[in-house]
Amino acid sequence: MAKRGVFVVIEGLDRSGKSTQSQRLFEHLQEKTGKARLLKFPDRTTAIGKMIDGYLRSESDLDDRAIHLLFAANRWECAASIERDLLAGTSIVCDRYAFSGIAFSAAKVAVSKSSEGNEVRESILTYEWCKSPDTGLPAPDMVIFLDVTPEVARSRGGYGEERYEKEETQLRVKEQFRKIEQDVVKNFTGIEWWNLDASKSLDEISESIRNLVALPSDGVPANINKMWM
Ligand code: Z5A
Ligand code: MG
Repeated sequence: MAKRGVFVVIEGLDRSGKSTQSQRLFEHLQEKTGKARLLKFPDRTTAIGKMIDGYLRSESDLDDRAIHLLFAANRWECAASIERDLLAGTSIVCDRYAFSGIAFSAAKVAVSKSSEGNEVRESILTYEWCKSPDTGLPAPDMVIFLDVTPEVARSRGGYGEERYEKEETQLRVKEQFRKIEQDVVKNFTGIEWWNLDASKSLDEISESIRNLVALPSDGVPANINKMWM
């Protein structure tokens, strides 16, 4: 039987270089093993992905729970094929996954005024609620988080036009990513979490990623873990 492929997720904030580094890692694995697949979430090509695309571009409005469930459903559309490919020896590089799903939704706040006239921000969705729709998805072997400051993001042309691409949102999302990291490190030993300084050059980051993927600390286990289980 073919050795199982490795499942690597690249996460990070806007403009941290996820898509560029995911493409580079995919090409590297393809060249080395001949069996690699590149995935990106949201996958805007499916019927669910088209609804997500309209929401992100502010062409439609959706309830915060409804859009969270659509992002998760967009991953479930691929779950069986991820598992099948990994077991057939294909390595998978994934540009954002369930970690982004939690971070962006749990970072949402409702803003109101206190009786003294101060702005009050309250979370709309709890961390635990945000985790649950992805429970049972194939879990990656490793998450590589590309860490970038707002200053560096700005130097790369700044944030875009989409719904979450604002500095205040990105800072709250970063806080949620830190919480997810702690949760993963403490409770999910099957998933390795690595933070990389994404302000370095493209080539330096690519090299660090290739080194991490070539040396998974315990090798790749035969089984595939499930998210949050
Ligand atoms: N979202 C969600 O809410 N729930 C979910 O479940 C999921 C996602 C999966 C769309 O994401 C939004 O969906 C996103 C989260 C939310 N909202 N936000 N923010 P997306 O993946 O479609 O978009 P994005 O990834 O955030 O934006 P991006 O611009 O594609 O960022 P990137 O992929 O990290 O960067 P890049 O395209 O590789 O690079 C950006 C530019 O910087 C480019 O010109 C590069 O050449 C340059 N670059 C990159 N790295 C470097 C270095 N090291 N040095 C110099 N220049 C660099
Ligand atoms: Mg991208």
